[in-house]
Amino acid sequence: MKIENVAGPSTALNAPEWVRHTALKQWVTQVAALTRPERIVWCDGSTAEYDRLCQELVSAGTFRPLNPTLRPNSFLALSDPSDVARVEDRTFICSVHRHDAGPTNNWMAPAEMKVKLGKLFDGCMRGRTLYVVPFSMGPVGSPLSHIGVELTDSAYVAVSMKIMTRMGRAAVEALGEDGNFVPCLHSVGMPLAPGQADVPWPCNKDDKYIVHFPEENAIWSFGSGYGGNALLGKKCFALRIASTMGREQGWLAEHMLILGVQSPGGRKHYVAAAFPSACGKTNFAMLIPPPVFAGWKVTTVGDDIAWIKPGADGRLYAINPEYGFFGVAPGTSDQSNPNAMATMKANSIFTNVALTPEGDVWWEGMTDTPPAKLTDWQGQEWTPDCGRKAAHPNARFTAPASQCPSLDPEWENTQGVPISAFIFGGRRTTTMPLVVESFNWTDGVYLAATMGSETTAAAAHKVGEVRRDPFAMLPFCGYHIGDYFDHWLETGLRLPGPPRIFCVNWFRKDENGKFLWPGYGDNMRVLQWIIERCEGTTGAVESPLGWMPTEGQIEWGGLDQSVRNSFRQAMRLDREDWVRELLLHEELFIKLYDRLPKEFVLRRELLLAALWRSPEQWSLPAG
Ligand code: SAT
Ligand code: MN
Repeated sequence: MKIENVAGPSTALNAPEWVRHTALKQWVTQVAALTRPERIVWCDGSTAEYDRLCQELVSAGTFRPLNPTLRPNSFLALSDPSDVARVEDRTFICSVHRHDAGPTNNWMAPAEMKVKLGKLFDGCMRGRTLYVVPFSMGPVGSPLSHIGVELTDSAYVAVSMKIMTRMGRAAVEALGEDGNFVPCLHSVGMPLAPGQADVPWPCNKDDKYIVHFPEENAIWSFGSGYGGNALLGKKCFALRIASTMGREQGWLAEHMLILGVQSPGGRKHYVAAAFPSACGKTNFAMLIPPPVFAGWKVTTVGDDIAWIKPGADGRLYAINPEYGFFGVAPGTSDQSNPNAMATMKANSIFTNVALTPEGDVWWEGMTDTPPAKLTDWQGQEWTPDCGRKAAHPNARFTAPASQCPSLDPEWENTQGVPISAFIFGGRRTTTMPLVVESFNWTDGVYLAATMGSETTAAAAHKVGEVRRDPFAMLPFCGYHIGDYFDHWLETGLRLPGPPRIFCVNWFRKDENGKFLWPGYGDNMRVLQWIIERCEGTTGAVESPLGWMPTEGQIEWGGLDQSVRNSFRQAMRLDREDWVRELLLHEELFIKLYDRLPKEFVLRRELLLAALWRSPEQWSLPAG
């Protein structure tokens, strides 16, 4: 990454002897000359360094230490109320040609953006420390891994990166003298004048920019300290930049959890599943099967991102490039996700949750009865009748994956795990059935590409509106989404036997707004059918949309008849809803017209024809 026209004395580089990479040192020197930090600190990733930075964050008022007995070595951070989620309207893909970013991304010419950002970054770290945070996405040394270096003026980011990535000296050593790395530049955008007191959560209220330069594999982020805006290894690198790298190099970077399923016979399958942010990916990745599934075991490889590459044997292999979980706290409980609760028992960072008088954390849905008194996410006194939420709906926990009880033994396998099936799911109150298997790869890519979902609190926009979210990648695809569909078609059609593709919808409701499916652990009933389809040991019926399980092909043990009845309702296809749905597909297709795979146009016609030849309300046959 080139930074031109920098002037002025630069801060001492302070590079430790284990840094032998000349270009890295040059880049840090250039950034320091531009941003003028008070000092430069190279992160080695050690526990001593983590503890020291956490203490500094406590002194700065960013962190409150939690009760060491109830929540050992854990901290609470409360963000500025204006900095609570990803900012999609401030996120840019600055490819050289506008058309390469496509109609679903914000775009600006790289040169123009660099002038803009150059002004914002000029002196933006005054009075602050520049942390050099080297990290590996994926196990260090894996052929599927890639290295990044984040330069940030936020110690909160540095310690979060220690949990979320393999951070520190090992990543720099793997780079050697001239290895490739993705430069990730981040500033909270709030320089301090001499003597100016800092605030607990510095950020820039006026200017926020989350910018990607795909031709240079570079990331510049300004003005926010929160989540995906600031932990640049996650959405910026592991999805937006990695998706462009994957397209060039023949692999896939996906917004997917990875889980393992072991059946009583001992056979093991891995599936990768894409859901939009805050649609229960972490819960699904850590699912605990109901008692009737004695002998079945679900294990966790990852909860958010998968890097997937064809192996020599013609199968697809996936790694989780992350090292921790940055999960949505509200709704997480010992009932909904005991594995997540156990994972964050210690050594965790909580952001924008509420604080109990005992010094532990609380959020909506953690217990049935809320505590009588809390300090809410804005630091105000909170009581159950005060009419406000105690935790922000996008409040998060940051916890080490290694603490997860359901962690898969192969989760650090440098070769990845073989994928048997892909699952795609949105949050849909109507229209989409509980589960359907695509007729073939092309059809599955169509279903994933036309996915819709109701928006959640993970990004700053109106919650609850249905928007098209192809592959759950709408905010995360680093290039033209039409080219992305083509890359998926190509990838699967080149394989001798690509994974099967399924769509699920855990969120369909009845006329009274009641969920038709119990969800959580009971999703195992759907997962079992999916696995048995992969093994060829169960059947399916043909619907206009794809293959579906009959009632008899689902395990019902432990549930009463009413759930079976609502299952039938959750599997129904209503022509009226589907006509509306297909018009929305068309709307998406017109936007992508010149780069839309031709198969999609034909597939849509076939689907429409099948819906017209079926009853107005298509239902599963009895049995
Ligand atoms: O982008 S974040 O990492 O803040 C969360 C998400 O959207 O999944
Ligand atoms: Mn996500």
